[in-house]
Amino acid sequence: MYGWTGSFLRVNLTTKTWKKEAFSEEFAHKWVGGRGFASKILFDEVRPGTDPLGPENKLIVALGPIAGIPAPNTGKCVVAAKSPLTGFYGDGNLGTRVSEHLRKAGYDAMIVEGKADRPTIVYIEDDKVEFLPAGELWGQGTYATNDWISSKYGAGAGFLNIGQGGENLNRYAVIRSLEGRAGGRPGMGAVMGSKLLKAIVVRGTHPIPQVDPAAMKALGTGDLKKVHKIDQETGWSKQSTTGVLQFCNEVAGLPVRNFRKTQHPESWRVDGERLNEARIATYGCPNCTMRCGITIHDTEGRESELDYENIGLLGTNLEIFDLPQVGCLNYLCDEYGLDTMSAGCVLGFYADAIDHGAVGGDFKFGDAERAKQLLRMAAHREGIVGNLLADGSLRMARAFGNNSEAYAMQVKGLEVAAYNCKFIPGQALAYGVSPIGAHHREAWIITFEIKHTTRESYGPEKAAKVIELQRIRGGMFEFLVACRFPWIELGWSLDNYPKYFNTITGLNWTLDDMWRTADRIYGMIKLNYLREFPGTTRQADFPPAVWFDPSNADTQGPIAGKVLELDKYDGMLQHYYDQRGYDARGIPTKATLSSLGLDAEAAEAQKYATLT
Ligand code: PTT
Ligand code: SF4
Repeated sequence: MYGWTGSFLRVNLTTKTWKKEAFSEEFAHKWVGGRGFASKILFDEVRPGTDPLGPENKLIVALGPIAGIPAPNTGKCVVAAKSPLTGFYGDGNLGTRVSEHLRKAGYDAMIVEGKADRPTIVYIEDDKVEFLPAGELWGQGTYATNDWISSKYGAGAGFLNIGQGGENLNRYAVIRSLEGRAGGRPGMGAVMGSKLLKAIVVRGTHPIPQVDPAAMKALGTGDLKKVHKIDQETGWSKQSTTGVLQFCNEVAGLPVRNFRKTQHPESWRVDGERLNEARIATYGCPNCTMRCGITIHDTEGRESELDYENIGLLGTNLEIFDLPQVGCLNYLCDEYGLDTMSAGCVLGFYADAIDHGAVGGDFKFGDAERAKQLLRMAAHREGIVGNLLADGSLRMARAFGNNSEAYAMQVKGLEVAAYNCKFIPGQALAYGVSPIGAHHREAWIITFEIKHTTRESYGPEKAAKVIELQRIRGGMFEFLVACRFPWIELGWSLDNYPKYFNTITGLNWTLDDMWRTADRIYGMIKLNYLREFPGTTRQADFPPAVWFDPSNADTQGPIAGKVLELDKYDGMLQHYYDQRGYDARGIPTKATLSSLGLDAEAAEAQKYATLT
């Protein structure tokens, strides 16, 4: 078998044992890698009802056939587990040298089980695995931990680590790696913390098995140069992801004041142009020639990397329009290892709930100093407020009552991304049907909606576009494991990806094979969800109620007087279900599952819930 090492590394923290496990060619071809491996392993090995923060949950670090190979933007890695935030399958994708080192050590994925008896670092070097005491690193933030790892194992080692957020089981704690790299929004850092696992460090020295390494090297390195050239010509990385901020403001899609408003006259103060002017350095993932990580000095003179989501949710959403202040909030999230997006939504919701009298408190929109204190409290679970904030918006809303769930900006427990869908129906659908809860990773259809179709439409073309993008973004890029930005941002052709896959594996896949695999993995994640929530209804696929509330309509601007319409959204959702072969609850039918080769998984899921 070429393209895969053919082995998983299984590490048990309770018994301090590990083993190398072979997987079959059939398994590799069916699940391919990354999200495919992770969703199947969790379905097979983590029983429904398992406490996500208990030792029976498993953390999966999964790579795919093109991960770590020198080719456009392959320095990525999927981290997955049952989510402490949403209660079902959750994952994230972050830039890290683990992608190359774990594969060179001989593994396509790593499964971490059990719980250590003291804070631990797992060190992997080819066929050797060590369980080392984390000692005084426990309690330290991710910057100090990164420095310690780099000085002990060398800056070139692959590593993943957590900060105080993960240690204290904040439900939206992320895993961190290189400068500015963070991933696993649905609490993957808390799963590491629950296992007393401070860090994973990997060094691998073997070649990654490929059918024709010389051909791949020529193709991959040549393409890295071409991608770099396109980036230079287009100037994309001058503003990177933040180039979208002014567009969102113009089209009334910016999150402002817990998504109550969609535009703000001061938003230009934190836009991509201002960020580029304030830039002090640029960072990126391994194997990347269009590096997107722009850093600035925060209010304390520290270096902080800002992306659009971070500015949108910690800045405009909180009505903080000062870049160094936003940089400071972002730095704290990185230091504590908290997801900036959930953190921004949680703070926005808290300010809004106070504003609406749902709960007492002293936090107001625009108050950056108090926001910094609240982030510290959430990361350390300090006091009643810190504990509430650490549990995420949905649990907070349930604790506050007073109908506050209507404006807790989340779907299935995961907080929404920085695109305000008060009147962007297709993107609202993308959040609603994202398999892990609201995330823009799966589908981002705003330009299509606004520039190429009618914004008002709730028609089948929007459902079709969401599915097309899910297959590419939530599918192919998450199972081959590579960054999607060359394609989205620079127009790098999708046809390149089967080409890389085939050159590495010797197979002859087309894009259609990729889409079929993507659909299978979506089916797998849905079955994971159904087993945990057997009584689910289609209401679970609706975005926050506030977007349907006419009293929340903008009073001026491009969408004045407009909000989403409930009946029409429901109709668009039905188009999505029909096109996907899902039943009225949003669950794949038996026939759909069978056509995807998921009969055995369907039979297992039937023990817990009804399939139609
Ligand atoms: C991703 C999510 C994003 S998506 C952002 S900004 W973005 C936030 N970044 C955070 C951060 O920084 N610090 C922090 N403490 N928390 C953060 N949470 C948020 O995490 C990321 C890039 C970006 S920047 C995006 S869109 C693309 N995402 C990809 C993806 O999901 N899959 C893929 N195959 N390629 C992608 N390429 C791009 O990667 P999650 P990263 Mg992240 C400071 O993990 O859970 O998926 O959430 O990985 O290495 O930082 O790169 O405007
Ligand atoms: Fe990483 Fe950005 Fe490069 Fe993608 S474009 S690989 S996120 S640095």
